[in-house]
Amino acid sequence: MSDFPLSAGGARRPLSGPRRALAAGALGVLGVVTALATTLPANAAASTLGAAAAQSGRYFGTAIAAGHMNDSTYVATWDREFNSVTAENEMKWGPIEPSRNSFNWGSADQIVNHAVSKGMKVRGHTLVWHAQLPSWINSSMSASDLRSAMTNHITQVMNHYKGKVFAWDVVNEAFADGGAVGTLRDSIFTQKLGNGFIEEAFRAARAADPNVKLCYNDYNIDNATAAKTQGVYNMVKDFKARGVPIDCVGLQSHFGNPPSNYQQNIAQFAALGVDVQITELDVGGSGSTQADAYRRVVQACTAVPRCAGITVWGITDKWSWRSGDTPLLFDGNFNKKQAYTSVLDALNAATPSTSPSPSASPSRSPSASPSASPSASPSASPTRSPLPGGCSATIKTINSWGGGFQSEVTVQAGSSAVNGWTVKWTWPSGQSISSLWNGRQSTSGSSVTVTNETYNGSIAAGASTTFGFTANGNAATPTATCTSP
Ligand code: 9MR
Repeated sequence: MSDFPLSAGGARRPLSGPRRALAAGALGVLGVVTALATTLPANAAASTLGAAAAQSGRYFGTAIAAGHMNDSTYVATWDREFNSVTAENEMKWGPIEPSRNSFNWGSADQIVNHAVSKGMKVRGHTLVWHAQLPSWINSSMSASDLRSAMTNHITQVMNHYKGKVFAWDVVNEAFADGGAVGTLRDSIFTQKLGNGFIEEAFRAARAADPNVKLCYNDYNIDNATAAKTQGVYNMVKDFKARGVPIDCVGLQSHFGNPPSNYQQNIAQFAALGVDVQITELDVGGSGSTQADAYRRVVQACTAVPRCAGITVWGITDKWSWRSGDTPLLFDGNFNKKQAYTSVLDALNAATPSTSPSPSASPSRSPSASPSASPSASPSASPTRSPLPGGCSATIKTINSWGGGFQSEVTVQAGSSAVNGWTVKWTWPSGQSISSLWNGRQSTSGSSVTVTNETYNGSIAAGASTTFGFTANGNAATPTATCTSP
């Protein structure tokens, strides 16, 4: 697993969190407040946010808290105005997997089932984040234990919502505020797994579901030239160059004003071959100033074909995480604010979006520069000829539960380096693999064959690599054979 380039240099931004970003954003732009002069297209203007967004092939979503779903006005406003939803807290690691491999789906399912029954889209938020972790994830875990916990979490949660969630925030807020371009936030993930944890999470997510959009999501990456934005940009570029699966970037967009280069920022990410989603929009302020800031956000998104949709971080100011800033589109009594009208008008004036499905999107950007590959690239030397050499494989059970289990397979090179490997085994009693990562699987009856991915085929003499899978049935550790060409 290799890290993305962490180049030095770049402006330092002493930011420490979303709230700091708000202050910076509010100070940063004076803005010429222009009158709303949207040109409506020939077709009739839609009268709700979701319907207006849908005219250009986009969605307009909101964060929903299950705890408020007993409020009928809240649910009625959600149903009427929005065609996408993000669970505000219910899908986070702590709430959804409070004890290891024991999942509490109830609150998240409540939101998802309601959304599905209304034909709404669902954004999954979030699989790997340093905050709101369960207490069983702690510093006493070994790296391999944390890795298998992370992979299992990603796999189980994604499997549960397969076909219902269209995009996942696979990794949330991994970059540091301030520091050199590319600096990651210090977290249990960087401490135990290194910077490669982001790549590992995305690969596990793709293995779990090939048909869902995989997003990297963060705050303070709204300004095109900020160091934090550049770090994320470099990571996405590197992932595309090396074929690490990534389909979208989420700009949280908690601010008081969009930066003046916000549209340029959306466009620069889109040019890397990913969708951009505005994922947690809220804009502090009131009246025409707030309305104008909202309008500029919607116009920036709708000007870029691959800006696929917008989610606001709640419906009503009274239940916003920053309610003091009155940052949402409905006031505390669910009345539409001026900002609501400017958003609706801007959506109605939008030009169409283009957002290819994950499988249709190329895994490599044609313009990607191979020099973006990090020094730890697995194929060490292009001039090296394949060496003969044996390998061995050992299957270990990592986790098991009623009717299923998770295994890790270690592939070890013998006295010579290995360039490509194939591992085979036979299930003893009807087991079947449900998802496999870091390898390519082909199965015929009870016989399983797994070959290396492009990135883990080369193993130095005496070194090893691992792949993993989850399977149905009783945990088993059959003897596996390993061959290399
Ligand atoms: O809005 C969420 C709030 O209810 C939680 O208390 C908080 C916990 O960290 O998370 C809030 O949502 C955050 C989101 O998940 C990630 N980006 C920042 C959001 C606002 O803090």
